[in-house]
Amino acid sequence: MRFTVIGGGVGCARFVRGLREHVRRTGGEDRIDVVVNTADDWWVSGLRIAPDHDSLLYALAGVNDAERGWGRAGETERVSAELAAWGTAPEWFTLGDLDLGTHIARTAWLRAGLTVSEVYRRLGSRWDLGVTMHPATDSEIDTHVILADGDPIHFQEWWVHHRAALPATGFVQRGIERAVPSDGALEAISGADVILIAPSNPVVSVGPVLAVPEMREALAVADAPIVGVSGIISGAVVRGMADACLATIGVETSAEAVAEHYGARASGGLLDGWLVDEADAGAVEPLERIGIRTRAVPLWMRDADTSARLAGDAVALALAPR
Ligand code: FO1
Repeated sequence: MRFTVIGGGVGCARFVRGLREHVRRTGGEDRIDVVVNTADDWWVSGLRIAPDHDSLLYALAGVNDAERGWGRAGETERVSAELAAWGTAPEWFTLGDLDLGTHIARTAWLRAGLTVSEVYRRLGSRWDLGVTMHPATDSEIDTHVILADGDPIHFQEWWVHHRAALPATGFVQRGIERAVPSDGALEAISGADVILIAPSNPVVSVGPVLAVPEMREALAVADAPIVGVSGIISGAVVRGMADACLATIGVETSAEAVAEHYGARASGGLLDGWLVDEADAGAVEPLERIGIRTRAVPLWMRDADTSARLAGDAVALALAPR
C-alpha cells in the first residue's frame, strides 16, 4: 500500500515518523512518500536553507534537535557567530555547524545544476529514512509576508525575528505563478492508495503546496481518499504560531474552521476525511454535514506509540468504506 503525506516542518515530521512506525507494526510491504513544502526556504549567506525539508530529514534520520524542532542534535554555533560578525547572516537566525554542512552540500549541488528534487534524493540517501521526500515544486516560491505598512518581508524574518507578531495582511509565494509540481510530487499523488494532510501549519506549510498551479487538480483527480489531521486542539495550535497565520487570512483557530478552510472534496475542496481531537468532538457533526467524514481521536503525538496510533487512525478513516 502506498501512502503520500503532504506538509512540512515539525508537525509533519512527527506524523510521518508515526506513519513509518504504523507501517512497521502492521508489517505491510508499504511505501511512504512526502510532498514537502518549500516555501519556507530562503537564501542566507549565499546558502539555500530549507527548514520544512530539513526538519523532516533530521527527524526521520534520528539526528534532530527534538526540543527546538529544527536543526541537528549536539549542535555548536561557531560559524554562525562568525557569519553574524561578518554581517552576512542576521544574528537572530542560528545556523548550527552541523546544519551548515547540509546547507553547503545542498547549495553546492544546486550550483552544479541539480534540481531541488535531485538534492532531496542525495540528502535522503545518506540515511535509511524509510520515506521518499519530494519538493512540492523545483521552483523557488519563497513565502513573503505582506505587512500592514506594505513592504513584504521574507517569511523567515517575520516568523523568527518578529515571532509572527508584526501585523500582516497576507502571504504570497513569490514566483508561484511560474511554478509546476515536481514530477515526484505528481507521481506520489497519482500513485497513492491513501493521501494524508499532516498536522502542519495550514497557511504557510500546507497552503503553499496546494497553491502550486496544477497541484489541486492533481489531488482532485487522485484515486486515493484524502484525510487530514488537525494541528489545532481546543482552539489552540499544538505547536508553532499557526494562529497568527490563520488570523491573517481570516480563518478562526479551530479544528472545525481549518477543515472548512480546506473544504470538502465532494464540493470541490480537499478533504474526504478529517481527524479532530476528542476535545473537539463537537466539530464532528457540523463537518459530517458538509461532507467531511470526521472522527474525534487522541491527537497528541507524545512518542512513537501515540504517533503511530494517530497515523493508524488516519489510515483507518481513509480506508473506511465510503
Ligand atoms: N527557528 C527559530 O525560531 N530560530 C532560529 O534561529 C532558526 C534557525 C533555523 C535554521 C535552519 C532551519 O532549517 C530552521 C531554523 N529555524 C529557526 C526554524 C524555521 O525558521 C521555522 O521554524 C520553520 O521555517 C517553520 O516551519
